[in-house]
Amino acid sequence: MAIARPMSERVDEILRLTPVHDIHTHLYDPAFGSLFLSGIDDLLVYHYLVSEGFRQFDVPYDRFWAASKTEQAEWIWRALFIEHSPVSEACRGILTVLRAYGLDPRQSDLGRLRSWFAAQKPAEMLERVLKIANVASICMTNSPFDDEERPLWERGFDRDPRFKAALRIDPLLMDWPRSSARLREWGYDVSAGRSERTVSEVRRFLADWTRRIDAGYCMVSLPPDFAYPADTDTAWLIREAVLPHGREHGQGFALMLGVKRGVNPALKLAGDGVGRSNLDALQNLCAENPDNRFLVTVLSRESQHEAVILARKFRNLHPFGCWWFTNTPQLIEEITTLRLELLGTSFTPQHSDARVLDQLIYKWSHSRQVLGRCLTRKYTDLQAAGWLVRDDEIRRDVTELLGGGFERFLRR
Ligand code: FIX
Ligand code: ZN
Repeated sequence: MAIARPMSERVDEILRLTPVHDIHTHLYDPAFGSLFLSGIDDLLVYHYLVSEGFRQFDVPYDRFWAASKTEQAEWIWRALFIEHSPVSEACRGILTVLRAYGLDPRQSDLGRLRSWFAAQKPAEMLERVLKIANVASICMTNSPFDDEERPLWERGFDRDPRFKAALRIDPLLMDWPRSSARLREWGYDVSAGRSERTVSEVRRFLADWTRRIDAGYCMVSLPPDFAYPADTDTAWLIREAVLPHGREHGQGFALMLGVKRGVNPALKLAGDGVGRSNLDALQNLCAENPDNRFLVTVLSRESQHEAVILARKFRNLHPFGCWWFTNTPQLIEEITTLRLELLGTSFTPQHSDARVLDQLIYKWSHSRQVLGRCLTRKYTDLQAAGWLVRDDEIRRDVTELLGGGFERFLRR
């Protein structure tokens, strides 16, 4: 009699072999030149590690920011890998990446690691990373307000079809006085006040950029005190421009809730924090706009349960990812289990949020490991309840969870 394979082996193998569609990253198509980050120094100066580095070294903030990337990377390497054990999730990530390339960080100093990375060809590295991480497509975060990326979209470029676009509109919604001035510069007839003409011009702006970048969805990150409805520019622009635009273009609206920007501005990109969101705003958005599709990820651990319950109530809401401070193995396991138990497979457990190409390797290998544990437990429970779990069904579920369900939700 054939011995049944352990459930964990079956699940892990299917997870490893199923390509992922990474629905939110900060990576760019290589055509964006210097915005395309890769290699050991970019990995080390990742803002997750910058904030951890500052906990260990005494370098003054100004001195750190005035230093070259190489010097910053050296400080971080020394503080987090040499003088202390690299136990944090972001540190462990670097080890996973080096190991995947066959590099032993114990045998190599930073100089040798640098030489290895310098000898690689960027185009080959892209193929290699996508293969190791088994990533089929990457969704970028594309902001018309970003002065580095906007010119390339305006000029046009040969696009790698594996890089998808998402229209990011934080400045539009969070800083209307300044962004209305920018829209005017770009030829949109808007005024700082609230008028019908302004609304239709903002919609024209959204439509132009949706077409220009072929945006799969529109997205914003919002602070814990975001309220809807409310007498604020943010709520007014969402109600009058973003939601009608979404309905007209069949475009989903992704909300990333609970970020407190610039809690410590001296840390720059590493200085953002977290706060509990009032999810009544999300409830109101979903209830009042059944013809809009909302995607949501929440930053605080405390908000996770409430967000899942809202998704049970509103079929136009799709939870995604374990964002940033929740992208740690223990929290991914907790949040994913919670979602599986309350939503079945109708959510997207993870996005990478990668900023450096090589990070795809560790973000997806670590997330697949945790997802494997969660699914193994669930399928084992099903077998115990008398439901024989077939491999083709596991494959179907995993395909949904690794991006298929997200795509289906958006096209519904
Ligand atoms: O707003 C976002 O999309 C965040 O993910 C970023 O702002 C953040 O800096 C980040 O990289 C988190 O992983
Ligand atoms: Zn992000």
